[in-house]
Amino acid sequence: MSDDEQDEEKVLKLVLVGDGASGKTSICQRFAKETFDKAYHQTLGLDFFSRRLMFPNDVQVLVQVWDIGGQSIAGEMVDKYVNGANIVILVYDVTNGKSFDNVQDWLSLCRRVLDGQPKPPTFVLLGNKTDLEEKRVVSVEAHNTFCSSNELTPAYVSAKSGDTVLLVFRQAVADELKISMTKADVEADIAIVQGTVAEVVKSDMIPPVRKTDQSRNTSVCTIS
Ligand SMILES: Nc1nc2c(ncn2[C@@H]2O[C@H](COP(=O)(O)OP(=O)(O)O)[C@@H](O)[C@H]2O)c(=O)[nH]1
Ligand SMILES: [Mg+2]
Repeated sequence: MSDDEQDEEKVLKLVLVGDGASGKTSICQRFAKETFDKAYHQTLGLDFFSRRLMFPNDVQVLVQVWDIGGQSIAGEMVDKYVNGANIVILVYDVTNGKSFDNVQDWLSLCRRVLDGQPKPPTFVLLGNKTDLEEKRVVSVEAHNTFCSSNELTPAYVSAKSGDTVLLVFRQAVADELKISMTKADVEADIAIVQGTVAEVVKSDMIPPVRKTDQSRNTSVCTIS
């Protein structure tokens, strides 16, 4: 393998879909910036976040996260947004039964768009707002049954508390790339090299595939 090939880092496209107000933008912000914004701003257009994750054996993955914004399921841009995704996270709000019911439609749309892609994507069902346990209306049983009938990885987060957001993203990336990790590896919130947030205009839907910039690797920050 040439030096050039070794330096080329893996880039994955991850999309979040689900009803408005289920918490997609908040989850993205947690993942990319470790922040949470209480006010609800309906996302317009499409936001694009990226973060580099480190895995055992020096495997580096640049995760490009696409936040769908206010697109409805019938929106004309939705197919383009989902196209080419390696990981699909289906988000619903555990306190909102309708957002869970609508996951079925989001899943059908994603399967239709991604069917025929050379490598099938990894699908995760993500119940958000677990901090509001007392208001939960979607049972864990319903969540798990839906996952097993549709071959989805079950997961929960609270974007508000930040609880498990990074862990869920790391696990989805590891599953997609078939990286085997010990429990300690999964839980190691390591190597936050960079998190960037940028607006992508509609005509520029394909983000650039980046090569590793060696100068940036010197800024690896390990949190233990
Ligand atoms: N309590 C709680 N509120 C949340 C959580 N995630 C998002 N929210 C709130 O839910 C609303 C919608 O969130 P947003 O991320 O904009 O949803 P989106 O429309 O799916 O992108 C906002 O008021 C958020 O502050 C969470 O985990 N817990
Ligand atoms: Mg949003």
